[in-house]
Amino acid sequence: MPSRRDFIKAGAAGVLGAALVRPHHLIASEPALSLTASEGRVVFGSDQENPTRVMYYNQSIPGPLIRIPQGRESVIRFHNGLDEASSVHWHGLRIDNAMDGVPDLTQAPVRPGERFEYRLTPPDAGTYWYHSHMRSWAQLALGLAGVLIVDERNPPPVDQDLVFAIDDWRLDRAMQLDTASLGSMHDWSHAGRLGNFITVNGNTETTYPVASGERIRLRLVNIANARIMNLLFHEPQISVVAVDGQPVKPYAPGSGRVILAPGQRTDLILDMTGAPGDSSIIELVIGEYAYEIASFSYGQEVRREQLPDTSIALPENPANRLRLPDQLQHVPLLMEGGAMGGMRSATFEGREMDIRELVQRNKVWAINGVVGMTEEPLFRVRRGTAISLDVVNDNSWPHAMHVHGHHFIDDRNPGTWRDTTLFNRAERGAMQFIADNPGKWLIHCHMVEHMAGGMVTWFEVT
Ligand SMILES: [Cu+2]
Repeated sequence: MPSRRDFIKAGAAGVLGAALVRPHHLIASEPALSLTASEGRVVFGSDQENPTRVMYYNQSIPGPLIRIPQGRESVIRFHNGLDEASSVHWHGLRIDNAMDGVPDLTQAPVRPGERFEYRLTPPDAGTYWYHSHMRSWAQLALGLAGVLIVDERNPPPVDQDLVFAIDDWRLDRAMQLDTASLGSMHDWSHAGRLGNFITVNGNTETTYPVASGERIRLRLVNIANARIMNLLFHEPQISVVAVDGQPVKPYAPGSGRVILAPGQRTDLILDMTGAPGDSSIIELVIGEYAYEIASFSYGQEVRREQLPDTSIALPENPANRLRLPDQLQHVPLLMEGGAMGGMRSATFEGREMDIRELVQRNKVWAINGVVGMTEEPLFRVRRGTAISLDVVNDNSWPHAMHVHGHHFIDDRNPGTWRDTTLFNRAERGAMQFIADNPGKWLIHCHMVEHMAGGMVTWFEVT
């Protein structure tokens, strides 16, 4: 666990590049967008002498905010300006399999200098994100991630629509990314790569101006490699209205706490009840410490004296209208391995190996006794089959399990359609969904070091 001192404090960040451009929002006012991955440098603090070397999209940390319409095709042209192959995965979108961005499963890796045209027709509105799915344990840690919003046709009226893309970086004292520890066996076999520097939209301790009486939609996105974000809000009027893009019946989070596993999103509606001149902070809780990561600052204006009486519920998505039948095809999903896990052997590349041999290959996690990707899928079903992935997390670590191309019901919280769900140590639960999207889809842990270490499999819908 990092100590308070390990969290480096810095001022507001800017992006060095085209004359110190700030992380910016790119709005999809036209149907085609372009996304270029490249290496470059950013400054996380105004007094930072040595800008931090990163990988980024469109020279921005995080990547540009992409907004596309629900139910219509948007074209996003990806250009790989890196010295290594890459790809873009659109996390949570129930789109065409060929557009899912998984190298060697749904597309060839995009080589340096090459382009790939992603055509996205998202059926569901909501808050999503995009990131590299190529060596994501490295490319995500270096910065290749951004937020994607699919706009509702009729969103509930709000005064501000804010995004918090929350990231976790591992920086050294010179404010450079610790690249020597990328691929560290310790990280891979424990909780994944945890950082020491938290940013919200690429900045630290940013103040967001608000007005008394305002209604704000706040979209929280955990874009970290492995850190579970345990957030604490001090505003009293706060409601969860969507998780992982899908609307839920609005509810107040207990004690102002919102927990986001890597890859997860939560949409909040906040009614700002403070007085002019007030401020309130948003904290990240780690163990017994709480760190301020952003704040709201009330201006002198009063937007309205009384809270708006309009509904805060989001319009239903097609995903919400899916109904699970009584009969489900059960698929066991036993998660084993990691440090203090007791796994003695597993099958890797078709051969049974003992744990020592697996560790030499950086492969320390298994699903149903098998490490990593296989020729044959975990299951192959006809389109429309209802599946229950019966998860047993039989190891010492939490895991954020993500299913590509589908939303599922987690039977521990059956009112909610998710694409990523957290299983704590020794927990069990079922991820239940209708396999209705043809193609080859991943199931993996979104602590991306665990995925790289073997906690990944796939299924096929025919
Ligand atoms: Cu995991």
